[in-house]
Amino acid sequence: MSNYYTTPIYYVNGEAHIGHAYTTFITDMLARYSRLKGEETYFLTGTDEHGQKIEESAAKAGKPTQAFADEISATFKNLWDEFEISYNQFIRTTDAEHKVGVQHAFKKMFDKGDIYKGEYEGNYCVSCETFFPESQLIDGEFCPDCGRTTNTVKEESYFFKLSEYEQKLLDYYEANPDFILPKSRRNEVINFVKGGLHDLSVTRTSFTWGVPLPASMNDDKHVMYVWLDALLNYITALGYGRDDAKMELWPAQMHLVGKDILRFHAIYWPAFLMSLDLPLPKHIAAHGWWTRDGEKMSKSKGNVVSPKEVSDLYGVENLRYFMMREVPFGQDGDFSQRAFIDRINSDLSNDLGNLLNRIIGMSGKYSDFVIDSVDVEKYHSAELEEMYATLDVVERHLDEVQTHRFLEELWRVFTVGNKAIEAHAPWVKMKEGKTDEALATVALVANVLAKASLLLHPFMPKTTNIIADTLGFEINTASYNALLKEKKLLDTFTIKKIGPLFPRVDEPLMEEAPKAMMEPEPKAEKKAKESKKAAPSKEDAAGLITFDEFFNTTLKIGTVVEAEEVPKSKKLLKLQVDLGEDELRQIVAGIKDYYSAEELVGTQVCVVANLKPAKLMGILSAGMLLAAKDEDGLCLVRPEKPRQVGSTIG
Ligand code: ME8
Repeated sequence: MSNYYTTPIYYVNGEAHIGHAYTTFITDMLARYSRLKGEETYFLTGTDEHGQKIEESAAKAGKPTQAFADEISATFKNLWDEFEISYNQFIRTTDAEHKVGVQHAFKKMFDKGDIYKGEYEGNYCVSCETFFPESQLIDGEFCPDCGRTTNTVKEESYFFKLSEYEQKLLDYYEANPDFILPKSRRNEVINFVKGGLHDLSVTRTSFTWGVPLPASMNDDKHVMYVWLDALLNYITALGYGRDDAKMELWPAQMHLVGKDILRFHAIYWPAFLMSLDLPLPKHIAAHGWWTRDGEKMSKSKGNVVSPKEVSDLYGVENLRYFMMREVPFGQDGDFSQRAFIDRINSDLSNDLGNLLNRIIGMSGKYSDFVIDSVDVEKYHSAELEEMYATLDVVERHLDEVQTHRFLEELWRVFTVGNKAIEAHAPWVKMKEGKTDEALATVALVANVLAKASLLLHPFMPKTTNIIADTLGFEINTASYNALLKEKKLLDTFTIKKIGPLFPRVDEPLMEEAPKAMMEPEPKAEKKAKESKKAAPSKEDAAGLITFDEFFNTTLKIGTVVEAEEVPKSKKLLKLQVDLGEDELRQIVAGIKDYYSAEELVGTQVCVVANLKPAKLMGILSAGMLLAAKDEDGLCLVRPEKPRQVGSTIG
């Protein structure tokens, strides 16, 4: 079985933005997942370089069209290389081999009687590279897809008999209910086809930047319509019309596209393939549209998110995770740095990164970094069962590209590990002399991390390779089979000590979108805030404080990063607390009777952050933890749910 995945080929009229990166990330993830399972996999991406739009963009840039296309195509390829996108082939529609294949297909359709010569009179949108009948235009002039002005065109043209494929297409959608994914988009396509298909103009004579007709047709006035040329890339890449050796990879497992070009892929492309007597791709999967802070991205607004800029600042794997986790496949998504930072801090740093750090710390202390799964089943059969209840079924979400569901459920596995540490408190077991039990919990968590990392690998390949290396194994088909399918546990290994995998991010790292896009603060609200500041305290005498007086104390959420006992002290622990500042805060707290140093690491606390530093037993303490004490003892006050470090309380 072979799995052939494709991205759209992107137009070379501008550099890649976050939307292009999203499609490419998903396709890369699917290809990597397929390879991980040991299936033969081929992944195609590339650039779409012909047509009036490119010709005009090159002219605007004052460059020869081919040189312009070369330049922009290289920016896409370089970006994907920098992102380590695992494509097998990068096709360009200006490649000579592609042209041969396109001409071959054209001739075949013509000889079959599916292409005929006529005259086109109608409207053309250069930006969408699409013809529209008068009836579909907005106000008789504007493109129904992008709203730009259309051009009136009257020229000789060859037509493809799309109308003849109407019923065949409807029958195909009916017989293959999962041809279009997500299924919610299926009706949209069916209704469009039911609305009636017009024959499609597939050549142009008013410009020259395109594939000429086959020489044997003796008609050099025409170049091919860019969408016919572009769609055929999926088979010319496999040698169609030249050397069919790679055509055994056809039909594609899945074409990944944005919803903007679903119609071309789910209607025109299947009709062309039927005409060429080729099987149809198994799935066309269309994702939604990304906006930035709720606004459509556009060059004129200056709010286009550059994937390169984001990845330089936040890391490409964090970006992959965010985009595939944040948005249900098929729905529109919004790129906001706040949401991105929350995902990094809460899912990656807290749930995953801390879990790894905790077992590195504990195994270092208890067993000289050696981790052995020998007692895991004995002490943790319930946790193993809970983990497999997710691992056994979670992969089904990838069949329909439901990346967010997949990741959401996969995170339940990390929760099993985090819960086990809390419930079994290995540091208590060690104190009680139950070393086997303590080590079994550490080993359980190592197995949780190993198994979940295998499935996370297609989403975050480099990061998960680091985790696997730390845990003494390699991610490949053999370990996928052994650890996930045969449910084996890790062999004994010595865990490697590494630093935090996901440093927390506290402030947006990228410049915000231009201010003009932000809603100005309503005047009424501003006034209310100002008057609140100035409000005098009538209740001074009663010992009540004002709002402002309360806020003289800065209370913040922090995460304990390190903790150790203060030598010779019965009560004190020395903590390093992350408060989202440049440096960690050192706080000395008298809580040793109630908490051990190990159990505090990775947990969140509430900190008085603007207390004058003081020395306790000669050690500087720059803050205080909030705690409550009664006759049963002392407990720390903590946020009910994890919060961003440095969040103010009040
Ligand atoms: O349409 N949100 O190329 P193109 C989500 N050459 N995805 C987005 C996006 C956004 N804001 N912007 C772009 C073409 N995309 C043709 C394709 S295929 C035979 C020919 C992604 O450069 C999304 O995948 O305009 C969309 O379908 C594609 O880029 C369009 O890229």
